[in-house]
Amino acid sequence: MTKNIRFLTSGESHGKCLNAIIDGLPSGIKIDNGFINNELRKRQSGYGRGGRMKIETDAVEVKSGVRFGKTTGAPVCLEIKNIDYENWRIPMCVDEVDFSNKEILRLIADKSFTTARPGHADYAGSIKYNLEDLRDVLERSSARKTAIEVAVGAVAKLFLREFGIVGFSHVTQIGTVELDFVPETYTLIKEKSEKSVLRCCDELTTEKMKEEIDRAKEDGDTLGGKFEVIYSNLPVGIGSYVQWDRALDGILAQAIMSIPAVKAVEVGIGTGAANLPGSKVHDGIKIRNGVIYRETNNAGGIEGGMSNGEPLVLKGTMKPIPTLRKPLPAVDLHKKVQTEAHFERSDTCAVPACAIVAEARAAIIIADEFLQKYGGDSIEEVKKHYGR
Ligand code: EPS
Repeated sequence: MTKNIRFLTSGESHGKCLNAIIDGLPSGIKIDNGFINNELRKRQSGYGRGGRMKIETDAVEVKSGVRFGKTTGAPVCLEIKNIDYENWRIPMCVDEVDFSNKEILRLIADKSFTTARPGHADYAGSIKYNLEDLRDVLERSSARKTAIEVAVGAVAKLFLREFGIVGFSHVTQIGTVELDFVPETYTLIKEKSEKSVLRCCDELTTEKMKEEIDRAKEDGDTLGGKFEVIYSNLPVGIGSYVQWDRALDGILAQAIMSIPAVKAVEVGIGTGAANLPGSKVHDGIKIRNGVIYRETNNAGGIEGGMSNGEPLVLKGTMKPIPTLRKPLPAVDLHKKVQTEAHFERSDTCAVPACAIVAEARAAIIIADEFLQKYGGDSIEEVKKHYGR
């Protein structure tokens, strides 16, 4: 989907590592590992996470494309090691193994399963790729791969920072608990949500959300929720109306919709626009001292598929994670008998992590579209084209 900055990732949840190769970055971008690792830390945090996050301390290793702390224009290769791999060396071995060895067979069988979890990729994935052991589906469909995407997003953020474009995300709903008080400025929302274990900008709401997560955990259940991603200082005219696949809202929606468990993406007031008349939906255009401005931002910073200079506001809805301690009815696809879904260590709620992933994916799209408009092979050249 991206045009200038292309990237691919690889890696399994319990494999050796996660990798990304990013192509198309201009030279001269300062690569700050501390900044990238802080983004990774944010993705790992959140109340209601499972045991895995206690095992891992995600840290990026830049393998290529960077010299003396700056991109050279060559593809950038990133890697995050899975610490838990130590416990999965045999079940996740890439080499052939001796299946006649009883101990090896036991270790592999221990991690194999054939009962698909409703709501997960297990069922369709096993049929699509002709995989009998659903472990092969789980390992790549797992949201673990979003760790390396956040690292890619952090690199995009470092590029955007050179042009004053900055973003953040916050959680607005967990289960039935909705945020109904929002501070007046984005600076305050950011500051307060960064202090919350659930990235929620209101303390009381955070407490209620935590209680709801505790209840779900006790019940062997999981919870979804909603989050918001906001980017400021985008110039006017990123994206386009001339072709369907160039509309900024459409591209961003695809990038966020494809995060595991995301079921809806909205821009600005989103679905709220359906029951209001046009006079209350559209943001009047005003001028003061020759400067064009708006008093509202219902459009969420996008009109006609292009950025309009107002803050970009995206909303995402995440469904509850499908791995349930109290499992749903499911079918053993090997034995073809009714049984209960497979359970393995998972999170009760991962909405704050999802918000960070959405923030990263949005950064990649904005950086890509920014380069599409201004172009350049070095940061100096892009700055010259940008002209401010
Ligand atoms: C993880 C996301 C979740 C975690 C995973 C790490 O993956 P999934 O989408 O498969 O539920 O459960 O951790 C484990 C698989 C584990 O062994 O605990 C992440 O965001 O890093």
